[in-house]
Amino acid sequence: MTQTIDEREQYDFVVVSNRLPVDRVVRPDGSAHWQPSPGGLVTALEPVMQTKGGAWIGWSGQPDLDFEPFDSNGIRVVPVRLSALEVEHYYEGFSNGTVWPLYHDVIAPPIFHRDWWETYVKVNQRFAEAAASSCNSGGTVWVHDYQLQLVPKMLRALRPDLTIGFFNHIPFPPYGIYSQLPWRTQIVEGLLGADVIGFQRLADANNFSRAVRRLKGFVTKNPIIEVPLVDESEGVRAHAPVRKGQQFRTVVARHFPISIDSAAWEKLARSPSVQARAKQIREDLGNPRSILLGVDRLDYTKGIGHRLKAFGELLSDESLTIEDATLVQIASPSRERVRTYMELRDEIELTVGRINGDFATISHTAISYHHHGYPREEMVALYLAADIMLVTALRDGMNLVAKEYVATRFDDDGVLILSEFAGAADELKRALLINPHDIDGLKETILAAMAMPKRDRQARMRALRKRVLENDVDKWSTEFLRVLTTSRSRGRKD
Ligand code: GDG
Repeated sequence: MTQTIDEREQYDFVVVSNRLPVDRVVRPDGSAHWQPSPGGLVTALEPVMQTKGGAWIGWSGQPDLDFEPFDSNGIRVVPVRLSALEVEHYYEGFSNGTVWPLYHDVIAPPIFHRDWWETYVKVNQRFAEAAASSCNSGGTVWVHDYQLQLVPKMLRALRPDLTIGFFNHIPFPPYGIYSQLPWRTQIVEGLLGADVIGFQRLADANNFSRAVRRLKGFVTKNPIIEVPLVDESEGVRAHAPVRKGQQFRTVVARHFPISIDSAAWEKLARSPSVQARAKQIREDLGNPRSILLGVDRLDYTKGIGHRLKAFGELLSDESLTIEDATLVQIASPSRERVRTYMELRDEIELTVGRINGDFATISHTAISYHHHGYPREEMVALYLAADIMLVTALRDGMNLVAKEYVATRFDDDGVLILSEFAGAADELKRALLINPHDIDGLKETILAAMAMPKRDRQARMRALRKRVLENDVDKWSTEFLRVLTTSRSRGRKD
């Protein structure tokens, strides 16, 4: 029997993201269960969802399967079905083959396919419809990330009574790059369906406002964008002059730098078993003078190759020996069906093999490389064991690993080397900031970090910790939702 909207379960607060906050785990005997996938976003939103009565809409991660809504930790989980072809075109294709590289400074060439775009539109419409039928009258919907940029406009058309927020977890590129996108106007219009559009950095919000001016000719008075109401009802041509006395609705486009559950990370670091494990790691690595650490999804935006190049050259020009330093690189598997990621893996593993072949001995490895995910306890033990954390992203929305490293260092020790192209660099100014393309500069910074006196390391780490502990993920979501609520009252007055 088909349900009408009124008969369906409805919630005051609905989160929409590509993936659900739970993973479906299939046991060897074929039975399956749902397991919470703990991430900062879930931690930040769980209390809000529990008090407000919240639902989370997303894909289960497995194609061609239908699941009924269910409860998980006080959150109503509403799975959206995707077919295998939709996963290929909407997720692997348009999201990760077109938008991801385009928004990360075209580090890899974006691929433009009309079939992928058509599926992206269709799937975004499905998510918008799921949100429209799950949200109570006058409720709030918070849409997340680049896979769902059309949802705000689609949802507003279905449910003009809702307050709609959007947060972009990845960068928004400068107009010169963004304008390559054949569907650049549709995406901007899609996002402008929201009342508040959140970005990681001020520069991202500014890039977006500029794209709006160039493509739509709307007036922007940072952080406000004036969207003429006629545009939404009739569809205004690009560059149509804004008429005097025209009625408009206001959209806020500004930055809300995301963070982590800092106290929880610190608590884990203080646990005796994690500290014992950190000591064990150092011993197992042969007690090198310094442990260097990289933790990334295996992604071309993370600058893993640049990091390996710098480290390899330090060994080959004898600035370092393997007794001086070992590099531990966690490269967690990511997007393994996308060709660029397969090629990247080959390239990285060839480089690791070469460096280890040239420099490792029976008792000391140069690079301890791991292409698999680890439990969070092991990650924290690695953070505690690492004298130097290397974050060398070529472009990154924020980079939570940098913040996690800082949060776990309750001993006020350790040096963070941080790319200026990661959003985290806007806040973590007492890190050693680097340009990862400048290999000589990176090498010098690694040597400077190794030689840094303890007093200086501690002064820097204390300042970094203050930032990360004060600005945690709870503060981030509270601030976003505060601005979203204010935008609703302003909209009503108008
Ligand atoms: C996107 C944006 C933005 C990694 N390996 C393991 C593991 N991880 C965890 C880390 C961290 C997370 O994954 C990675 O977050 P990042 O922020 O570093 O990067 P993206 O995945 O690219 O995230 C990024 C973020 O969204 C949030 O807005 O900061 O810029 O690209 O939390 O700890 N966790 C475990 N085992 C692993 O092996 N348990």
